[in-house]
Amino acid sequence: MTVSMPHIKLYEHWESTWANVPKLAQFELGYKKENVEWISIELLKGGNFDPKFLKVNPNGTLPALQVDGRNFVDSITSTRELIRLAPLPCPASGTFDVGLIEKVHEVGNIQGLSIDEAEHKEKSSGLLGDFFAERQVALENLIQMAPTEYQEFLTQKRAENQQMFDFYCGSPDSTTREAHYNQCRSAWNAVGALIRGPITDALKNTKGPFAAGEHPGEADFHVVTWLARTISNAGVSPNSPSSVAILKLKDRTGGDSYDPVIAKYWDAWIVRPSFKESNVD
Ligand SMILES: N[C@@H](CCC(=O)N[C@@H](CS)C(=O)NCC(=O)O)C(=O)O
Repeated sequence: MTVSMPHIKLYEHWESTWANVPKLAQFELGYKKENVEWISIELLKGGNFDPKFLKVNPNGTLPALQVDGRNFVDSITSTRELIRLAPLPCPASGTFDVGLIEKVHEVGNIQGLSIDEAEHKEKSSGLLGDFFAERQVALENLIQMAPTEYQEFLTQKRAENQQMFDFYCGSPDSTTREAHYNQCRSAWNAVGALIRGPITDALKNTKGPFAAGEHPGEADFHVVTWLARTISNAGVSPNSPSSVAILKLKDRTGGDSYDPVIAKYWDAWIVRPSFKESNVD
């Protein structure tokens, strides 16, 4: 008897960092492209705040996964469900892996932060400035039209977005700018501490090159997705080898050396078909 694959929908966007985790997992776990229906949500235009999407994910974030009508509303639970239903087995995760995943998400994607005047100027006139501006317009419109049950959520989101909109699309004073740059420096320090600490420890704990050993596992899907976006945030093109990417990242995070397991990890990932197919960056 053949067991049929449930109907799986992945709500994603090409620019979403965390949607790359289940995408990567999909290709590593032996799913075919057509086994998972990708539904693009217009993240750059505030489509994640549309009540139609909020019905699927009340957090208004990507990714979300729907399996036969059941909703998984973040990258951790979505990826875990893909692992559970996967055509190919995945190395088992332990409490250490769960802790590592949490730490990676705690540090998070710091794409929205600028480290100095030059980066602020560059981001203001690029994708990020447009992103906060488009969201503000979308939120204003949605607040006019959305049912009452979403009003409080949308009003809160508008207030949060307003701060970033003012920072990137307005003329923030020097005290605000300095406070932001300090926040960004601390965030980069946290990136360095995560790489030099828990990620290095995890990689040294196994034969490697992955945290799960010879084949990537659950924690690896999160770690490499985060690492790839962090490398992009450091200004390096995503498919660059460790000799470029890891070197630049080391400089961005205070200059102290990284254990060689980090470079080995990166170089092992960038050649994998899953990495290319899911466009991780
Ligand atoms: N902890 C969540 C974070 C999800 C998240 O923040 N996703 C970003 C895209 S990568 C998002 O949807 N941001 C939209 C927003 O916060 O308004 C997860 O792991 O899924």
